[in-house]
Amino acid sequence: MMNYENILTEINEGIGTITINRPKQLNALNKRTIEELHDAFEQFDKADKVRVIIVTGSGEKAFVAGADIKEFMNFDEQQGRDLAREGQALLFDFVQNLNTPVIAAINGFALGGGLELALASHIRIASENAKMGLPEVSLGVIPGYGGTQRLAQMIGKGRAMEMVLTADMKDAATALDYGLVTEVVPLDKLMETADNKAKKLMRNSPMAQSLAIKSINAGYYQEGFKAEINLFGQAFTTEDFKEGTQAFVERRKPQFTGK
Ligand code: DAK
Repeated sequence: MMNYENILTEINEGIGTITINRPKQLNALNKRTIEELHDAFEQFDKADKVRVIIVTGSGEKAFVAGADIKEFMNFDEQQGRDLAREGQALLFDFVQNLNTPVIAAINGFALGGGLELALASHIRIASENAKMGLPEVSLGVIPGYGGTQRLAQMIGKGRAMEMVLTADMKDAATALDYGLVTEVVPLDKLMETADNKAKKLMRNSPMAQSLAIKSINAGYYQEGFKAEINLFGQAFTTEDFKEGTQAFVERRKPQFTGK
């Protein structure tokens, strides 16, 4: 088993909990964290004693504030495209297609890659302070981990367009109204609620649940996922991408030129 630096794992009464643990960076997903998450999801999926997986973020502020901007800001087109494909295979598609049901317990900001991880999970529960969005276009990129596809599938094309093009965050009440999450609870009740949901899932047939996950997913595979990877790579060639990510680290507003 891999030695984890950026995540915590725990197994308790059939529930495998994975906590993304980089609170100072608001649990942003760097390459290492994605690899650790892949390993943990794989181990839990194989373990007979794990019947349901819960994924959450550490601290009271963020589930995951996105991919690690400081890490990807220097990537070129090829790296962007390769990493999008690799990330999808290791984490986002991987989670979506697990045999074991995954509950995302969204305890704060779920932005960019963070919301995409929640979207790939099978069930989403949020705390009242949660804020969700795909802010990629404010950085000069597009959602590259399935967000353009899964968000539209989940809340409809119109709302997804509005969220992606404005880069706005939605609060928990709006997310509930959109069907982006199925439940909203106070932050101090979040893990208890997720545990109770997990226990409820455990009463049903694991075999049938895994078949149901595959069957529901089968209706949603489209060319769009491939298009997203290519268009994501294209974004990495633009001046807007350099400006957007540079502005984020310099804590200023970007001046986009459309080039
Ligand atoms: N990456 C790296 N560091 C981050 C981060 C992120 N996504 N989000 C926050 N941090 C860091 C901040 O830089 C800050 O670090 P220090 O300055 O203290 O060292 C620390 O976390 C605390 O953040 P703030 O000081 O900004 O906290 P505030 O409460 O003021 O604001 C916030 C909270 C969530 C509104 C703000 O942090 C924020 O806007 N964060 C960025 C949100 C965002 O744009 N996320 C990225 C979305 S794009 C890829 C595939 C996919 C993607 C990229 C590449 N490849 C295949 C290559 C997807 C991209 C995205 O996810």
